[in-house]
This record gives sequence, C-alpha cells and structure tokens, in this order.
Amino acid sequence: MKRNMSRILAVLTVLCLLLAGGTGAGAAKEEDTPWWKNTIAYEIYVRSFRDTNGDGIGDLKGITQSLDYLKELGVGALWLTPCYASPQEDNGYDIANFYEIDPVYGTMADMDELISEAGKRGIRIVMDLVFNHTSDMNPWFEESRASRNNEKSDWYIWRDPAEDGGAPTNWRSIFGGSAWEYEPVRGQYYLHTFLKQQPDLNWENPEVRKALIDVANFWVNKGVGGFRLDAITYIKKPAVFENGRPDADDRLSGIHALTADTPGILDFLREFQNGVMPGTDIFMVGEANGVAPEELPEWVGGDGVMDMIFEIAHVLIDLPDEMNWCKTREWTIPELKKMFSASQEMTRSTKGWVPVFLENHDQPRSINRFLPEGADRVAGGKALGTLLLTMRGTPFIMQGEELGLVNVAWESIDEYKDVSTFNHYWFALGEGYTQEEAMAAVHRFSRDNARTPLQWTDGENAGFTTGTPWIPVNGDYKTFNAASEKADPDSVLNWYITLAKLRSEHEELLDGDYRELFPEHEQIFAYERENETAKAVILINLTTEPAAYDPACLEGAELLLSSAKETEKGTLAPLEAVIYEVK
Ligand code: TEU
Ligand code: CA
Repeated sequence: MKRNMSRILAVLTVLCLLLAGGTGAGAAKEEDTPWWKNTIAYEIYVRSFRDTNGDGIGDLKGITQSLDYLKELGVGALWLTPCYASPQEDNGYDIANFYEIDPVYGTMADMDELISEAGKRGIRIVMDLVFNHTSDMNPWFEESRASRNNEKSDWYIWRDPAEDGGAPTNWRSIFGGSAWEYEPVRGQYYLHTFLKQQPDLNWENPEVRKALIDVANFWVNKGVGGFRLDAITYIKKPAVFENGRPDADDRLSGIHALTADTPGILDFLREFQNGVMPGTDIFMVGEANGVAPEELPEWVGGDGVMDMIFEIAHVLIDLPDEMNWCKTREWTIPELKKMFSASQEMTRSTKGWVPVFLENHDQPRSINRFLPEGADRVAGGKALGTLLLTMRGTPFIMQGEELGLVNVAWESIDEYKDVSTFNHYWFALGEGYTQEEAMAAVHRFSRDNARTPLQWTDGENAGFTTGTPWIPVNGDYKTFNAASEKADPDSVLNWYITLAKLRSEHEELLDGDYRELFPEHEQIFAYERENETAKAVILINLTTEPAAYDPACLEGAELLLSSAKETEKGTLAPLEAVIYEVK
C-alpha cells in the first residue's frame, strides 16, 4: 500500500514538473538522470562504524548519529553491510532472517529512524541483499535439511553422495575446503559456495525466487533507496555438475571458474528486476565477480538487468589466483588504467553506468595496494581520492578511505577475525609456503585491513567505542582520525570534502564523457570529462617521482585544484593530483 502511494506520488511529481513548465533543458535533464548517478555512495561496515552502547560493536544508532559527517562528504547513498538477524559466522553475510535486524546492531525501530533521519538529509539507505545463500540457521534451511520431502526440501542445492560416499564433486568453496557438506538426516550433501554455514539457495525453484522478490519489496516499502546484490554471479549453477580439473595440492577445483556467470543467469535477474523495480526510483548494484568488461552491456545500461555492477578486475590486478594470496603478480600503471578505461568504453555504447571504487570490506586499503611502498599516505590518499571522485560513474567510498586509512599488520594469525583470512592462511601452509610467507600474505590481503574500527577521534579506542572493540583499532589513530583531520586544512578528509563540493559545482564531473589521455604514460593517470558546456582535465601522478607530460592538453585551461602547494602545467610533483577546466 505504502509502495503504491509512493508510486502515485512519483507520478504526481512528474506531472507537476511538466505543468510548471519544466521543459527547459535543465529540468528535462534532471528528469532523465536518476538520482544515484549524481551522488556519492559510501559503504558502512556496520560492525566497525560507531558503537553507541559500549558492547564494542558498531550499531545502527551509531550511523544515525553520524549522518551530518556523511552529509558534509556529499554522500547521498549509504550502503550498509548486512545487519539482519544472523549468527555472524561471516559478519552478517549469513542471514538467518531477512525481515529482522540483528539485536547486536539494534532494532527495526532503529532502522526506521535511520531511514527517516537520513532522508531528511537527502541520504538514501542501500541494503545488502545476500541472495546466493542464507545462514544454515535460517528457518528455510532448517526445514530443508529436515527431510527429503518437506515444503522446502528443494529450496537449497542437495545431491546424493558420489559412488564412494564422498562429496558429489571436487569443487572448492571460495573460502577454501570442499564446497559440499554432508547432512546425515537426508543422507545427502548440500552445496555452499562460501562457508559451510552459508548453504546456497536453489534459484531454479520458482518459490525461492518469489520469496526473494518478497524480501526486496519489504525493504522497498520501508523506503530504502537501493540494493547491493551480494555475490550475484553465483546464483545460477550449471545444469550438470561435473568435476573440475584439480588446481592445487588439495586436489580440489575452485568453484568460481566452474559456476560464476553461468548462462541463464540473466533470466533470473530480469525476473527479479521486474518483480522489484517497476515504478520505483531505487537502484541495484550487483557484486559481479566474473563478469568480463565485454559482457557489461547485457548486465547494465539500456537493456541491462541492473543499474551498475562492481566489476572487480582492477582490485585483482596483483592477485592472479584469489585463493592463493602468496602468488602475487607485478603490475604496471598503464595496465591499471586500461582496466578502468575498458569498463568505461563498454558502458559508453550502452549508456550504462559504473560504480567507481578502489576499496570495499573484502579488500585491503587502496593506499597499500595501488601506491609504491613508502609513499606519503596523505599525498597518496589525495591522489587516489581524486581518481575515485572524478572518474565517470558513482563513487563508492569505503568507510575510512576518506581519512586515508591504511592496512594493519598484526603479528600472529590469532589476532585476526576474518574467517576467510584463516582459510587463506591454512591454504598457503598446505601449499608449502612458510609461516612467514603466509603471514606476509595475510598482512597484504586480509579482509580485516579495511574492517578495523572507524577512527573518529584521538581518544580511547579512536572514539569508536567506550568498551572493548570487537577488532583492534589501527595503532595510527592518534594522528589519523576524523576530528584531527577535520581541523587540518591539508588532510585527506578535507580534500575529499573539497572534491565532493567541486563535483557538485562542475557538472562535467558528473555527466561528462570520459576520454583517457596518454594511456601509455607510466606514471600519470590522465583523462578528460567533457559535457556540452565544459571540459575538465584530470592528471594524477601515481608514483613517488616527479612526472612530466605534454601540456598541450591544457590549452586555455584554468586550474581548479591541485594537491601540491604550487603547480605548473607540464609537470606533476610526486603523487600530485590536479584538476583543470576549459570552458
Ligand atoms: O563476497 C563475494 C565474493 O565473491 C568475494 O569474496 C570475492 O571473492 C572477493 O571480493 C574478491 O577479492 C561477498 C561479500 O562481499 C563478502 O564479504 C562475503 O563474505 C561473501 O560475499 C559471502 O557472502
Ligand atoms: Ca553496539
């Protein structure tokens, strides 16, 4: 009902605009451009954002209290990592009830308050829908596992044992170990792409698909602004399950290469889109590991099944095999630029749109990943922030990225919290790497790097909690925290605030076309953003050496912003970022 109301309101608004003579170019354009293309999105790792009741765990009230901070950053969409009822085996990515808030994060009333308070500030909430799997504690699964012939017996993926009684196939889950778990009551195995506490839903069953559409609509009716669809490329499985070629000493075969982006997946997603989207202005962004840039047109844009997808090639630039954190590869700046430009090119033809991101809760901090070792973190944070906020697309800031936060390097594996970090560590030892090598890999790639508490102040526990934080605070919080950075005009935080403002004042940074300059340049990432009225030229030195470039691209251009004290056309200081404009 509420939903119908909001649809009627939307139609009325459009009518009013038309009647009010909204036929000028500006008004028409605004109508055509969905709100989420002109905003900045921010990812909140709820557990680590802000704790208000001293239990050491971030909560929804903590987010509501921080909305003004986010507003100043120009944030219009807040992606919350899952805060539904969950046993927290994978920090909420194992959902036991899609219709309830986990008590550790608060109540449904807290959520309603957050949605409404955010709304007052022009910020929409984006929910994380984990639909490839549920928790094994979800009543759906509890029923499914209880017998071979109950109403939900076919809601998950069950198979008989292989002839020798073992797992049906040799598939390795994404977090390591067999992707199959035996259930003695049914005498069968169930499939889990991730942890064994995360059984995969059977999307072939129309009742499952209907149940998931209902979940999404429940949240649409609550007034959320969009969805992030977790691990969405895995929902469709191949018709026949066959062994893959063993790819490591454990004789298993990684499930990703065998099931990601299986043909037929788009039919499922189109049905989902039709069941949830019509008449709303919400957006959907899919986490789509395994979709190549060439396939983007089917996923996003005109006829796409989503508004945007996270295409993650660039965050795997140093990691050829996601399972093996010890096997890294060297990469070059032209390669990195090519990855960004490839998705830009593909979406241009389809009028598609991309989320721009360098970090998320599964990835190490970008300063450590993309910049040379020893790079000045403040200059580096500004350089990467410039890329993030001036590329074509909707920027997704990972909490703390705007403060230039960096990785942690705890001494012992026991200090880590992330379940996948343990699995990667054990996998490395199994492959014959030494403990030192395995720990070095953990330092470099652990998901905990970006999951440490957000640093608010230089006070105890960085102002995150009055209790004991569930995960240690990064030891650098005395210098790097929101309060100190706010007071320092040269901080990464103030650079982000300045950029956010610049974006809103220079439309070419929002809707302008993207054209890369000097693709072969080994130090500088340079591109233009041009619309009918203006052209911005952005040049970013990603190295710790000065860099020269041909200043012809800046003819008639005026400097809008430089991260260096002084700047001159034709050269960039180490890690300098500049934005020029030609009118
Ligand atoms: O991640 C799914 C996924 O595919 C990633 O683990 C991917 O392999 C990685 O980002 C590449 O480095 C999602 C969530 O983001 C993650 O936190 C969950 O653990 C996972 O799904 C299971 O729900
Ligand atoms: Ca709390």
